Amino acid sequence: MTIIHERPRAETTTSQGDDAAGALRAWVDQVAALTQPDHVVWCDGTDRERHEITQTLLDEGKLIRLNGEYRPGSYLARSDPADVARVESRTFICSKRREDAGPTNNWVEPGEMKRELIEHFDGAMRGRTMYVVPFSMGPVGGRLSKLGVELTDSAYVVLNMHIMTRVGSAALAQIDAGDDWVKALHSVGAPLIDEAGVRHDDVLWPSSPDKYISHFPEDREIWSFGSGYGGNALLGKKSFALRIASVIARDEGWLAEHMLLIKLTNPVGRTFHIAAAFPSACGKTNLAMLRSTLPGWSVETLGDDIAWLRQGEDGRLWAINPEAGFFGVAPGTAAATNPNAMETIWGNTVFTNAALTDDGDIWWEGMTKHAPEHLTDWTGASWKPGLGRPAAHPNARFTVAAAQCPSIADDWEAHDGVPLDAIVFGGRRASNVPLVVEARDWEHGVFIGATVASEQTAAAEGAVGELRRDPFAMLPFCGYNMADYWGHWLAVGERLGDRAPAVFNVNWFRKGEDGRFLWPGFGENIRVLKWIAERLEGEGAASESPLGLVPAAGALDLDGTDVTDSDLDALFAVDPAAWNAEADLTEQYFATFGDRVPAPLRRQLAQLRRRLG
Ligand code: GTP
Ligand code: SPV
Ligand code: MN
Repeated sequence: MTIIHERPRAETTTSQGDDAAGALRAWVDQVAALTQPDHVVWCDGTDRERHEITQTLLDEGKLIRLNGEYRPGSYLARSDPADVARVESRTFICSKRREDAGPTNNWVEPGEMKRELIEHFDGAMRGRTMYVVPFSMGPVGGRLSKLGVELTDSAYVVLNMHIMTRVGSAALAQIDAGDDWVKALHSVGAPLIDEAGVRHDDVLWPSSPDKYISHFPEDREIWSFGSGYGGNALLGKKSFALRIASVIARDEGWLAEHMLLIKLTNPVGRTFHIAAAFPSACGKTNLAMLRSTLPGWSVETLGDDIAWLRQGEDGRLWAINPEAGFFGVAPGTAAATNPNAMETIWGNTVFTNAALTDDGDIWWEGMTKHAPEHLTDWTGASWKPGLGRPAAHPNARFTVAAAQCPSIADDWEAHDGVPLDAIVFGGRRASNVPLVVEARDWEHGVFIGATVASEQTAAAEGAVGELRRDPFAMLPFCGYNMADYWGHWLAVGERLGDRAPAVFNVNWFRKGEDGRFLWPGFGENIRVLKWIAERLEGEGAASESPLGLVPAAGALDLDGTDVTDSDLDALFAVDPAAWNAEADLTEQYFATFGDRVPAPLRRQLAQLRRRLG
C-alpha cells in the first residue's frame, strides 16, 4: 500500500489535539489494514483535488463530459441498473437494544452486524484507492455544525461529497482540535484483486449485490457496503445528518429533520422562516426554490432536504441546513415548474442516470413538453419517444453546489442559523388530505406529523404509489424508536412553550375524480405560504374543520389561477367516513409501538374521532 497524499500536518496541536489526530489516524490505519486498498489519499477539499478526481473518473470512463457549450464543467454518471436508489430493506439501525431501534427500523445486534461487516470489508478495497474525506455538516465551526470522516473507495462518492458537504482541511483542523466526529466507512464492495491475487478489470459502476447500510447509533458509526448511490453512499447525508444526528439530537435536546428551509418575504418586507418535512420525492426541493407567482411575495432558499433545529438563547427554535449542495430529483424539473433549479444546474453539475442528448446535454421526463427525437437513455441504450420506457431513471438526480442557486438566501451559511416561524408537514396524497390545515397547537402538530401517510416514490426501492405511513417524513431516516422520537418532539415543544413555531400540514397532490391534480402546485404554492404568513401575523381568516384550521371562505388568494369553486371544495373536502377509517388505521399503527406511544398522541387521536363524530 502506498499513501499518495500524506495526511497534512497540523501546525500547532494541544495534547488533546494530538490524541484526536492520533485517533483518526489509528482508525484510518485499521480500516486500511482490513480493506487493503492499493493507495490511501487524504482529501483536502480543494478545487484542484476536485479536478483530479473528476479526471480520474473521466479516464476510467465512469463520467461522461457534457457539452461545455450547454453544460460547462458538468458530467453524467450512469449507475448499475441494480443500484439506483436507497435500499431500505438493507438499511439497519444496530442499537444495543432492539427496542431502541423500534419496529420501523431493521435491527441486528451490533456485535453480530460488525462481525458480518468485517467479513465483507475484509479485502474489499483491494486494487482500489481509499479516500479519507474529512467533512463538516453545517458551516465549519458553526454552533450547530458537526464533523465526520468518510472513508470510501469510490471517487464518484468523493466528488459528490465535495459538492454536498464542506470537505477538507478546515474540517480536519476541527477534528484535530478535539471536536467530536462521526466515523463513516463506505465501500462499493467490488475489489479489483481477488483472493488468489488476480487483478480484474473495473466496471463503470462498481457495486455489490450484497448491500448493507448499517448504523451504530451508540458508537456514532456508519458502515455502508455494496452501493455507490445517493443516500446509501454519500454518508454525510441521510446516514449522518439524519440517522446518527437524530440520536445525537435526542441525547442533546435538539432535532435532526428531513426538512427544507426557506425565508418567505411579504410585500412589506417582513420575513418568515419556514421548515417543511415532506417524504422523499414529494416536493421539498421545489418548495425550497419556489418562484412566487404573487407580486410582492418572494421565497429564498436556505436548504432543500435536511434541517437541524435547536433552541436558541432567546428561547426560539433556530435552524440550519447542514448540507452544502443539492442532490435533487431530476425528472419533473423544468423551467415551467422549477426555474430556480434549472438555473442552478447551468454548469458544474454531476448528473446521475439522466438521459444524454445527441449533442451532449442531459434530458429527463418533464424537462420539455416533447422529448428529443433521439436520446441515449440512462442505461446507455439508444432511445426514441414511444418506446414505452423512460429515457431518464425516475430517480435520476443532479448534484450541485447550493451557492449556485439564484434564490439562495444571503444568510444560508449563518453559523447560528435562522429563527423558525413555522413548521410544515406534508405528503403525497391523492385523496383525503386537504391542501392546507393549521394545527391547533404544538401537540396537535406532533400528532399530525406522527400520522402522515404518503404514496411511495422512486427515491427508494419498493412499489411506487403504495400508501404508507411516513411520520415526519422520517420513516427511513429516524435512528431510534419512532415512538420515542414523537416523545422527543413533545418534550422539545414543552421547552419552547409559547415560543414554538406554528405547525401546518399541506398536500399539493390531491386529485379529482378525473385523476388530474386539483391544485396547480409549484410557483402557485406561494398562495398557501401567503395564508400561512398571514396566520402567523394573526391576520389570515380560518375556519374550524375536524382536522384543524383551514382557510375561511375567500382567505386563500386565488386571483389569477384557474382553480374553480368545485376544485376548491374538493381540495378541502373532509369525508368523515374516510377519516374515521384513517383514525382506525392510526390506532392500529400506534399499536405497533406498544406502550411507547406518548399519551398526548393517543389523546389527540381520541379528540380527532370526537370532532369527526
Ligand atoms: P428528495 O430529494 O427525494 O427528498 O425529494 P423532494 O422532496 O425534494 O422532491 P422534489 O421537490 O424533487 O419533487 C419530487 C417530484 O414531485 C418532482 O417530479 C416534482 O416535479 C414533483 N412536484 C414537486 N412539487 C410539486 C407540486 O407542487 N405539484 C406537483 N403536482 N408536483 C410537484
Ligand atoms: C431522499 O431519498 O430523500 C433523497 C435522496 O433525498 S437520497 O440522498 O438518496 O436519500
Ligand atoms: Mn430527501
